[in-house]
Amino acid sequence: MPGNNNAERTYIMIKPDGVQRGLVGDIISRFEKRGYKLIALKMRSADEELLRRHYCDLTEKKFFPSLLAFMTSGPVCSMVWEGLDAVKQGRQMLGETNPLNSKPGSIRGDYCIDMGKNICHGSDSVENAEKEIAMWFGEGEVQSYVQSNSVHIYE
Ligand code: DAT
Ligand code: MG
Repeated sequence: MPGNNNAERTYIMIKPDGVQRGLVGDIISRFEKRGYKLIALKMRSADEELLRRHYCDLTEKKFFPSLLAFMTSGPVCSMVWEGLDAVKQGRQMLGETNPLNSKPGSIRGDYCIDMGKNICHGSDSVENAEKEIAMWFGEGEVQSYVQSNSVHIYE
C-alpha cells in the first residue's frame, strides 16, 4: 500500500530482570515470528550517563533513583527491529507500563507483575526510536539487508 513504511525502526531493550529470568529468546522470537526484521542486537551494561539520556524525561521523578539502580543492576539486551508500524506495534507487543493493565498475550501481561520490574523497553515514537537507536548503537552496528521472506509478510 502506498504510504506504508515498512522500514520503520524501533528500539527494544530487555531489561536486567528479563535477561536474568531467561526471557531473551522468547522476546526475540515474538518479534521474529510476527514478521519484524532484526537489524541490531547486543548485550551491554548501561551506565548512569547513558540512562540519564535514555530516560531524560523522567530524571526528576521520585522513582528515578530506583529505576537507575535497577537498570544498572545487570546487563541489558538491546535490539533494533524494523518493519511496518514497528514503534506502535512494538508497544502493543510489550503491553502497558504497569503490568496490571497489560493484557495476557503481551510480554508484560505474560511475564511480570510489578511496574518496577517490567521486563522490557520499547520506543514510544518514531522520533524517540531514532534517538534511542543512535544512543545505544554505534554506526556500523545496525545492519541493512533484504528480508527474504518479506513477500510473505507484506502485501
Ligand atoms: P514505558 O517503559 O512503558 O515507556 P515510561 O517511559 O513512562 O514507561 O517509564 C519508564 C520506566 O520507568 C517504566 O518502564 C517503569 C518505570 N516507571 C514509570 N512510571 C513509574 C512509576 N510511577 N513508578 C515506578 N516506576 C515507574
Ligand atoms: Mg518510555
